[in-house]
Amino acid sequence: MAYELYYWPTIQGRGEYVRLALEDAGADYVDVARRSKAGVSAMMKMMQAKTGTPSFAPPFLVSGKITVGQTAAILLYLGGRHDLAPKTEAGRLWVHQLQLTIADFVQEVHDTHHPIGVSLYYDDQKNAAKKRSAEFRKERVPKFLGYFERLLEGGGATYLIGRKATYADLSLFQIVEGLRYAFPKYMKKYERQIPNLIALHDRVADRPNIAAYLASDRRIPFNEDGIFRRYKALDK
Ligand SMILES: N[C@@H](CCC(=O)N[C@@H](CS)C(=O)NCC(=O)O)C(=O)O
Repeated sequence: MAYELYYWPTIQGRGEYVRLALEDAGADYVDVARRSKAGVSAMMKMMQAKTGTPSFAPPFLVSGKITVGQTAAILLYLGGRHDLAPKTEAGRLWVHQLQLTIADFVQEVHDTHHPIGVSLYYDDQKNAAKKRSAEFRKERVPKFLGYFERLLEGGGATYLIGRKATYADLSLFQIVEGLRYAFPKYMKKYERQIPNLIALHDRVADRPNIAAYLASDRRIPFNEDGIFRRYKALDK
């Protein structure tokens, strides 16, 4: 039975980390809300359910009788089923930990353009966004990406935990792609400090299923409704 992915139909957003794992695994899935307007309505309705395991927000995944939300939890589930995670409990926990750290970073990326309120427009928080982004570029990107760079150095640098890719590697690919989109000026200068992470990005981009996905119309282009947004004022 095909997996059903529920996520906003016009953005990469957090759904993209799940899409990348499904695509890399060659899994059969339906991106439900992208198929029709009825798909979006179904997604909204499922989040209002009083029973079962309804999600607070998308993405969530339906797999037979299981409905699981929270990006990192979805990936924990898919990683075990599609050989995108280690076999041991300690290994799975480690990759889950890495994914949760990536999720923390994704939230901070989001907060660069929405530092005051999620439900307010960017235009209503432009000044704060500028300040927040300056701190993000100076302190937070080097701290987070420096952490992953160190892990790659320590592990021999093929993938995060050795010679086999996990879903966390796919997510780091997306982080580099997203930062390049949102902060092109900054990344041009900063990238030389994270050579192993850039090599990892390139390695993931070359994986046959990922390359095919990126070239397909299933990959939604970056845009200013997603997590990674290109606003000139926030880049330097
Ligand atoms: N921690 C959750 C966050 C989910 C989330 O914030 N989803 C966004 C879209 S990327 C959303 O639709 N949020 C609605 C809201 O927060 O009201 C995850 O990683 O999946």
